[in-house]
Amino acid sequence: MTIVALSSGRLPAAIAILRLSGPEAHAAATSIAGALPSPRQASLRNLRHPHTAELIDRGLVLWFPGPKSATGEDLVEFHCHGSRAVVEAMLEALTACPGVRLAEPGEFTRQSLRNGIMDLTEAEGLGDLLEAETEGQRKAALSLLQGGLHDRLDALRERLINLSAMAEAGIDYVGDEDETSGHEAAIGTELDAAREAVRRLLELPERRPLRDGIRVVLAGPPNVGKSSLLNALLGNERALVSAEAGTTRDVVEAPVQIDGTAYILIDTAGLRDTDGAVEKMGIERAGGEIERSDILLWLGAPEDAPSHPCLIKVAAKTDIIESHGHYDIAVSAKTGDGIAELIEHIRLKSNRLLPAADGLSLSRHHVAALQEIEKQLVSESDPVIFAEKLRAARHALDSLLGAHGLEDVLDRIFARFCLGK
Ligand SMILES: Nc1nc2c(ncn2[C@@H]2O[C@H](COP(=O)(O)OP(=O)(O)OP(=O)(O)O)[C@@H](O)[C@H]2O)c(=O)[nH]1
Ligand SMILES: [Mg+2]
Repeated sequence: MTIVALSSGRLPAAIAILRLSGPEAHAAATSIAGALPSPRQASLRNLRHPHTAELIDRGLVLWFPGPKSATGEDLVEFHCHGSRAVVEAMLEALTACPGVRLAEPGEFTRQSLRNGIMDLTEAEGLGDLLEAETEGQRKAALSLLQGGLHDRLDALRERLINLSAMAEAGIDYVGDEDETSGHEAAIGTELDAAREAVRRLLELPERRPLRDGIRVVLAGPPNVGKSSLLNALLGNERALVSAEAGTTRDVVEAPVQIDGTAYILIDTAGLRDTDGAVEKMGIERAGGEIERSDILLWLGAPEDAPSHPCLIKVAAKTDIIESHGHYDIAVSAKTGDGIAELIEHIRLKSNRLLPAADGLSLSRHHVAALQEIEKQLVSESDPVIFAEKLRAARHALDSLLGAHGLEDVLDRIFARFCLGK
């Protein structure tokens, strides 16, 4: 199928780039622009409707014959004037050509996956790169796109193929004692090495969807100054503050960016026993938020703090309350004392949560596939069953590396792609 879409940003703009990709790309482009320029060279053309020959625009045309194109298919780019009218007329003209239709989100990338130009891991990196809002996200996405993880997964695949070959060979040895024991020892060594490789991959940090930030939850008893602290951290009056205990009922979320990293600050209802039905619901939600939090700012007594892997115990209202006990930091939302230090604290804690900017990380389905592989990589005395397990492990790995990724995984990734990518 030949597909077309606007690949550049929101209109109107100075220029708009339309991409046309697939077997009919050359024919369709020729019927609009006349003879195409030499491959990979921009050339100015009159762009005309294929049926009426009416002039739509004058623009640059670039011709990338497959398979040496971004999608692996024949691909033509039109750089036109970036008005809605021009783009609509161009899309109308192109889809009037036989075998050409509008692309779905991510469909160009899907083509390049299918043609082996890019693998699933790199496609995910691309998705992240397109969504990146902060510097840290951009770097992490680029390293994924550049295939650092791909190389390690590829090395694992080599191992699995090797191991499979050994196991298949073992099936023929059955019955021959001497041959079998030497062979089994060799397989055992290879299997250990493969398991070790999987284990090391699973040690990589898990990558959070970039749209989300690190969840920083403010929690504690009522009236301790949680909402005031949220406002102080944000620098605006996002949450309601009052001297009344039980002011915050619902969860209040506020996204912020600190030093190139995205955070979501989350204010919660004060935790206490209450008869109020609404307040109770708020407190339940607060519990859920504490559980889901990446970093917990606890504003209650230090000894009451819930156990949490990333806890910061905050003494609040230091302008009126003298803090004693084992707090990590003392702040006053009123005077601003300690706020900068608290931000620094949050930043340090989150460094440990985030992959290094140029480091590798795993998406959720990387983790799932690697865990599946780990499950299959166990020694098994029956060579036929062993070979079968290895096949299953390879299959799980191929879903990350090959063009034959599971369709639902593809759908999930491409659902967030924009048109024209
Ligand atoms: N002096 C002083 N007062 C503060 C400070 N922070 C909060 N307060 C006051 O303490 C009261 C409660 O503040 P909130 O921020 O609403 O407290 P909360 O923990 O969100 O309370 P709930 O939502 O009811 O659980 C308000 O009257 C605030 O003005 C502070 O740093 N210094
Ligand atoms: Mg509050």
